[in-house]
Amino acid sequence: EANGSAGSAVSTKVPAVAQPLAEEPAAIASNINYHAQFSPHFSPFKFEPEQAYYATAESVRDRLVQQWNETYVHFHKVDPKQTYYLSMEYLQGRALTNAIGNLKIQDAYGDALQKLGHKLEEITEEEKDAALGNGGLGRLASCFLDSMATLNLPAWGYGLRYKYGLFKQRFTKEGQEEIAEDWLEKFSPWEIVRHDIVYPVRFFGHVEVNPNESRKWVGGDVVQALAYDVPIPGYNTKNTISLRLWEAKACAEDFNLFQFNDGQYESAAQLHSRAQQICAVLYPGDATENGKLLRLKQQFFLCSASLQDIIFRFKERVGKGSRQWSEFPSKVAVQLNDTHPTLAIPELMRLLMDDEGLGWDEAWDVTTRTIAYTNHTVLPEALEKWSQALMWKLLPRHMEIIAEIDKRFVAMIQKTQTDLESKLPSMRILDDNPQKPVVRMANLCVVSAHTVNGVAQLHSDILKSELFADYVSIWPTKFQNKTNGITPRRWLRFCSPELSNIITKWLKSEQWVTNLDLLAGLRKFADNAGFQAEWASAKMANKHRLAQYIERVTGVDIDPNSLFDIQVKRIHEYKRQLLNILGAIYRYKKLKEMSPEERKNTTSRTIMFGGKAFATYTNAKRIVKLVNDVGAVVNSDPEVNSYLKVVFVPNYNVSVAEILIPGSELSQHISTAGMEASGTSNMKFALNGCLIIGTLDGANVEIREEIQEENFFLFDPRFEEAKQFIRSGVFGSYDYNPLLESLEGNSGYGRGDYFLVGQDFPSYMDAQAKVDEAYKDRKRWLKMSILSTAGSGKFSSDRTIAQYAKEIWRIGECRVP
Ligand code: B1N
Repeated sequence: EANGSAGSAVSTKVPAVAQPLAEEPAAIASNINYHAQFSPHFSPFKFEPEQAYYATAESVRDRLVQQWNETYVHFHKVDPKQTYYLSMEYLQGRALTNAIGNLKIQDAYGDALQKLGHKLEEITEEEKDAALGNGGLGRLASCFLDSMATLNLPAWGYGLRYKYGLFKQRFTKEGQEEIAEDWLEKFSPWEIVRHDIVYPVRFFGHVEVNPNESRKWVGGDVVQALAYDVPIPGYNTKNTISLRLWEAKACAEDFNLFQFNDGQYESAAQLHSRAQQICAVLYPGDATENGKLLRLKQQFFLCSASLQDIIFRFKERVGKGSRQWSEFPSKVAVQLNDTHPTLAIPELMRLLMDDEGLGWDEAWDVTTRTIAYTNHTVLPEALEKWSQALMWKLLPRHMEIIAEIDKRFVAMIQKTQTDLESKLPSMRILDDNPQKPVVRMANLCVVSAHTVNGVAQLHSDILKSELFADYVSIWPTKFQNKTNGITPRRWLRFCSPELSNIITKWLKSEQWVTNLDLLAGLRKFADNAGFQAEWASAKMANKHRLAQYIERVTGVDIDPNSLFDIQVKRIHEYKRQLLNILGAIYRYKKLKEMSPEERKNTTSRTIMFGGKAFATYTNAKRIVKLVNDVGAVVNSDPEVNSYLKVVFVPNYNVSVAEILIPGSELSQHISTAGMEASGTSNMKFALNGCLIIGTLDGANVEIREEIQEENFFLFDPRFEEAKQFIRSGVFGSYDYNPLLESLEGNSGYGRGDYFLVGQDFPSYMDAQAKVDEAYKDRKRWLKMSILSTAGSGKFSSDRTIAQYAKEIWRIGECRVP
């Protein structure tokens, strides 16, 4: 059995013993065997990779549960101020490799599995990705959880337990096809249902006014929010925090037995099916798509359940009974991940006033000192606006509160900021436009939160100078920057063990995993031939692994000696995958025109795309189709296909990224300037020694600063430089921004080449020619690659989270002894 091949039966030689904290491979194997036999999910006597995966996951979970309980007891005892991260999305990906890596037990588990006739790398592939998010915003939330646990912060995540996560992508002749992703089909071993943690959440109904003037929201439909907890282990620490996901349920009384017995099966179960709809699917929008009633219900469901839970814990930890509500903000920080959980603001006001009896001023003081807001986009069509009529219907009490916040804001401006009165129509929370009165969620956040932050320096500057400019003079200190980051554990240590080992060897320490700035120590080896050789061989191993994957999922055979050029992200016009494919088309055409001799002097490239298009986003789907069609022609053209391949990697997700990024040499981050708030995959690529070709947008600006401009392929620099020169004020302080924007043809949709693909094409091709030249000089390329990694220290989400903790949440470490 111990020959490493997949066993088909549970081992009889390895005893089945529970011992959850076993350290030795033999004892761990017994624990895995114990789960295979006594927590069975399959028919007995079967122990193929799938069964081995579930039994292993449960064995690891035993350990997490232990650490989790210790963490919770410790937090309860110390009673520190705690942060709650509210997000409609988490893109967790797989958990097994991450968990045993963070716990530093991968070797013991590898050996244990071998005793059971399995390979760790093989069984980890059995796990389905938890894809409860769309893109960067959801993945950021997951990186943040990893950093919060690793930094021993008293912090939790709250989200929704969607039954179907982000759709699976398949290609047909027609283009992209979406298939429901049933990640819970067999069950997830990483969630634990808390049958004792249930809160009622109301929808619709009306407001009752009591004789003492107090108000109460009554009637309507009530659904139950049931907690499912996912353990989030920190790296090299006992601290294990929670991601609490809510599921919506109806109660037994909601089932109409009378109707059922009368044969009216559907209407008997109507309330049950209505409750189930709430967490049925992840909202598939990313940045530009419009919302629906169900989406609003989801948002409120998350906010209400989470706040009831937070208040419950606040009261529970009082213990001594003397805690005042005014102390709430010194015990609780709530971070809103974009405007999607904005309803937390009126919901906290309602709970404090209507349930706890606080007056408006007291409740407002507590709420505003508790809540902070992160903005993730400036695209106008992505700024959430909800119909006032819909809100009055679904959440009548919250609308009363929002209208009151708006009224008081207007009164404050009229009293103390008269110079801003003319700006009120756009600054107000309520847009009373008679055509379609709406609530502007971002304005509600800016007025109510104590802190508003952008996600990269450029983006935060744009928030202050454009989107939220009018508010800056009222609250000059409210606006901050928190440049995004990524977890170095998942995005280097675990996804590229080869490169990690080399880094550890040359830095003579593994400290960089939790102190990423130490990577700067690699700079001095950038020209070292021995280091370069090891670096190149790790990259080549990762390229081979990627080539095998591409062959398996697409059937296309790619050459590991070609330049691996990757663009992966949601498909969006502003991200300009179209510019990339036009470049590839031009390259193909030129190759066709060349003589065989001329071709030999070119740099061979494999251009890979990955990413999902929103199902109803027609232009995005056309781009997907074009890439696939170009690939079909180019890849089967024997004249040039050893110099160029174009591949669309299907179903891009966290696990696919873990294979693509380590194997990449060049990646494209070429959004129209000003449109990408930050980007986070740019950081993952740079960290893995992949060079970037990019615009001066989002976090690219800071990445270029850190890794130095000569190691970054910037295009469009002439145009940008000239505009920057004007903005710097050399020609006076007059506001030339409107003029500059008109220059860009950038001042409104539908004005020609809104995303400037045509305008940027020539300089893009110039930059690409520089890439080809640089690639021919191996030593130069390797040096640039090393310096890319060496300069990526800033982009650890540990740094981002440490800044949130200090400058927004004001919380400190709470380490389990
Ligand atoms: O958030 C990421 C940034 O790195 C990206 O630049 C930014 O585009 C992304 C509506 C969004 N902004 N807005 C969204 C997601 C879902 C949805 O329904 C908007 N995603 C971003 C992390 O800061």
